[in-house]
Amino acid sequence: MKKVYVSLIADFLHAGHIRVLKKAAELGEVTVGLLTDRACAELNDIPYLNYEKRKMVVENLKFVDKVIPQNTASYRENLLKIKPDYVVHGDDWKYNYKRKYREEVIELLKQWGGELVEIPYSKDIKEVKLKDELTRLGITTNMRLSRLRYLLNIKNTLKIMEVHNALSGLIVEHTKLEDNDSFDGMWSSSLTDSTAKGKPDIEAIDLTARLNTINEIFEVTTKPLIFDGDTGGRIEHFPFTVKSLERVGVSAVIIEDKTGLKKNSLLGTEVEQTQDSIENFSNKIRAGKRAQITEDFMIIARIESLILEKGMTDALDRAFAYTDAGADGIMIHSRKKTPDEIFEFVQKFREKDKITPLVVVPTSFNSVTVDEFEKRGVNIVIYANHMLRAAYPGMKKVAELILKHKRSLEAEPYCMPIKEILNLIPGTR
Ligand code: SPV
Ligand code: MG
Repeated sequence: MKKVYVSLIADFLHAGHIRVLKKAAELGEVTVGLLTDRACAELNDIPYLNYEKRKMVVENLKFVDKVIPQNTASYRENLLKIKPDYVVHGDDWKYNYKRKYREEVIELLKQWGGELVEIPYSKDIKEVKLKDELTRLGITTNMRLSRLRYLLNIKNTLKIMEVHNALSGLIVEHTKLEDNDSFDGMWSSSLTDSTAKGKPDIEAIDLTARLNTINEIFEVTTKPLIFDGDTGGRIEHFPFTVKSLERVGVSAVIIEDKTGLKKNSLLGTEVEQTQDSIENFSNKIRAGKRAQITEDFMIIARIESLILEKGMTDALDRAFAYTDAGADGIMIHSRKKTPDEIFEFVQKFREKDKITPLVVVPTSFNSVTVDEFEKRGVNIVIYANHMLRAAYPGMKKVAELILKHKRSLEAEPYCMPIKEILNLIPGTR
């Protein structure tokens, strides 16, 4: 009996998969290498169903003899182990970002005289389209909420982009590179939500108003959201904030260890800002953890010691105290142009704690790439204000040009064409 290998994600099983498997079964005994959730993430194809659920379906298909995990996007490990006579795949990967894996398969098969069998891709079934359709249908509150923890489990480092209204949410939802790479989630920033409302970033926008913004964003997106909870307010109030956030499907709140009138961290010591005591802030974390109703919601503690020039030892002491108090993650903030103090913190924290997710907000130290943060053990990178900052210069320029020229002709090059805006949102026509 010849050995046949088929690699599958099988998130949505459709006739295309069956055609591949049927062909494979005609050739011999079929082993399916089912991509693990991590391997799917490597391909920027986050499955709706986890490995176990997908396995349950695939191993009960009549053309399948055996299912084994494929731990990486590359087939190498499994092919070397099995040395199949045939690998069967749809021919679509000749033309898309998966072609490098195809080339590797061809090279590997040469070693033992195996053969790649490609069958014409099912033109009637476009998996990408199916996923798009599903995105359009939206997502349930619970599924969105739990998505952040799920992503943290299957990816080393998440890229999170700021949103301040539904339109910026749509941009974050749909921005994709050729290799399918996209943002993992959204950040509701207190700075940009306040600024968009023309108010200072001093906790002047109440939770109801913040939740209104989020509701509008959630109506048109499916990605998980991390909420900037500022100081979290009074200990007695924080539990209610946690419950409200969970109710709408927010995945995590980040609260910073400041007290009194909060000012934006990037102002640093230029303004008066008071750091909370370790004891008090730990109690706030505990109160939040006790209040939460779902298992997946995360409370992340943000340390302001470097912002307020209190030193590395203070920052680290606080980090360990806050994780002891139950924090699900630590955000370390800095307003230095260079990343040295952030890297030092990450290294020293990771010497003692390999698991707790670490969050950074590289607004000032903006030369560092996500890959570099990943290598150093950072799990969440938040681009905290860039959608709003990108929108403002364009709007200001156009306002000035129209005023100056007493007509809009000169401003047109800086504006999105009307035709494009009418096509932007589905359902406009
Ligand atoms: C925000 O985006 O509101 C933040 C990050 O809290 S920072 O502005 O850098 O303080
Ligand atoms: Mg903020």
